[in-house]
Amino acid sequence: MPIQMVRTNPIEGQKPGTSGLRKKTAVFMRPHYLENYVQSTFDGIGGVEGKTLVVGGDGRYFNDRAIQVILRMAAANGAAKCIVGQGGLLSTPATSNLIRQRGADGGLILSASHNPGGPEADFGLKYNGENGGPATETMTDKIFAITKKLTDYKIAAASDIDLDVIGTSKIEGMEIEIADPVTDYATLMKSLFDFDKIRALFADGFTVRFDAMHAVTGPYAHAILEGMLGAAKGTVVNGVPSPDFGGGHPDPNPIWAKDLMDKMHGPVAPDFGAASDGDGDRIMILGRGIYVTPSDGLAVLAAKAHLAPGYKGGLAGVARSMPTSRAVDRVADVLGISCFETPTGWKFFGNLLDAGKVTLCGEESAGAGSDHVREKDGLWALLLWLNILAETQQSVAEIMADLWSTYGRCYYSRHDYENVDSDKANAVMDGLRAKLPSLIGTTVYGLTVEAADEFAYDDPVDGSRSTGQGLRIVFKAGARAVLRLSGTGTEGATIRIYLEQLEKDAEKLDLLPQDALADVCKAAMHLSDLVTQTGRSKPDVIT
Ligand code: G16
Repeated sequence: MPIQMVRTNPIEGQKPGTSGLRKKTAVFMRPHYLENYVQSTFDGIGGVEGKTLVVGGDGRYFNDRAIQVILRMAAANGAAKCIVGQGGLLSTPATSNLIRQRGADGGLILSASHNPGGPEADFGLKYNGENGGPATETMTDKIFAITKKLTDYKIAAASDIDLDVIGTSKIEGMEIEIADPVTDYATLMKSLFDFDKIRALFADGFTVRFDAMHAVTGPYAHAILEGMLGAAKGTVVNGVPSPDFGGGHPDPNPIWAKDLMDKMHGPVAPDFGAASDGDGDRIMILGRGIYVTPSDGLAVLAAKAHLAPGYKGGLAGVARSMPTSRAVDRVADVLGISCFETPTGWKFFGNLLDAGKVTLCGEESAGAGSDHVREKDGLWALLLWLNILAETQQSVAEIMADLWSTYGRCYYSRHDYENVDSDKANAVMDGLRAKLPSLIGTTVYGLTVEAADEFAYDDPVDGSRSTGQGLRIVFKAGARAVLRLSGTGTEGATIRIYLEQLEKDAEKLDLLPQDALADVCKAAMHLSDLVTQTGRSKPDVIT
């Protein structure tokens, strides 16, 4: 079977965003589009000759076709072996685990995460390195630079591999192993959590509703929750991955997982609810009648992780992305451990985890994880919650009340303005950026600006600097507004406004979040001039 060297031209716009390259599926399916990006990735990581790669995705439309192309290209580029999830499926955290467990050199994850799937929807591809984590910004910059001058790519003329059958085969000299996507991951979870205690919780009648949103976590949740832990059949809903996620939007937030929200706030709600996203790294957590913001969820996990066997020695430190609320900082302070503030993007946690500076990290975008892998991990977070609930015998509402009364409550919400014309979105950011220095000391809607800057991050491990990571306006008395443009959208620009207000008054810990945040929201809208610049009067999504 000959190896072909295919002539190509550089394709514009193959710049990886917050988490790899995300585009419309139709764009990825254009001639040479995927191939160019894969070759640029291979070249950017110094070639794949003799290397072992893990390959898998969230099962969205084009997942299987893209994997066949990647395998033929890996073989043509001299890779020694590819380990592929059966059916082309691997959740993002399971991929990270497989890279680490098997000592692979890296992996390719096919997913556009929480974005919808299908021929009219979105597709994505990202590279994770040998530590199992997303490529660093230095690496993605290098890959992007190569896309701009690529002249050819290598691909083997081989027939398709059967991705559904466990076993090994070959393309050219490269071995392909089709592996069960769940087994190794489930073993890892068992090593971290007290499965006996969680099983006892279920045996006592504890009820969970887990919405896999027709995405990749279905098989993992069936095996672990209903299989290993004895949760009742039917605990996992929408548990069969489908190429278009059942026509839905696999984004676990109160808007897209509304059905779960309604059930958890209904008259016969289960004790615990959760939903995960397309590739299984995000999770939404709910208790009976209560929604846990991801920022608060991170604070709970930081405060109580020691109750699970995998973390009984305590945490080395914690990290959160800059827009994530400062609730976890308050916990870290009491625990006497470091709390790092990084730019948005899981890739920024990798060095901290590798260096042992942090054990736990998380983000407002519904991701939390630990040093067990180098990705955020939805099911891991769910299991840690269950372990905590089993140990404390408290309800989610009681856990939250404890958190707020101990540390104060960081009311928090994110307002997204989606598919805004890019020029208009940039005008909002440019206008506010220019104003920042003059804001300090001024008062807007009763809030006095204490600090205002554009966030830049100096990585304490490798010394790299990342600039332009969001505009922060910090007000006195614990209020904060952050504005940044999303790096994961595929249409126009998404403006994200992150609002936070600390409340320590015991009488005010049960307000509606949007009420508690009303002034900081008005201040952010006023200072950003968003309505005038974009013509938008209300957000598309409120989390
Ligand atoms: C990715 C990143 C996260 C980030 C999220 C949102 O998650 O890994 O670190 O918080 O995107 O990013 P943005 O605000 O730029 O849209 P995922 O789950 O989409 O891979």
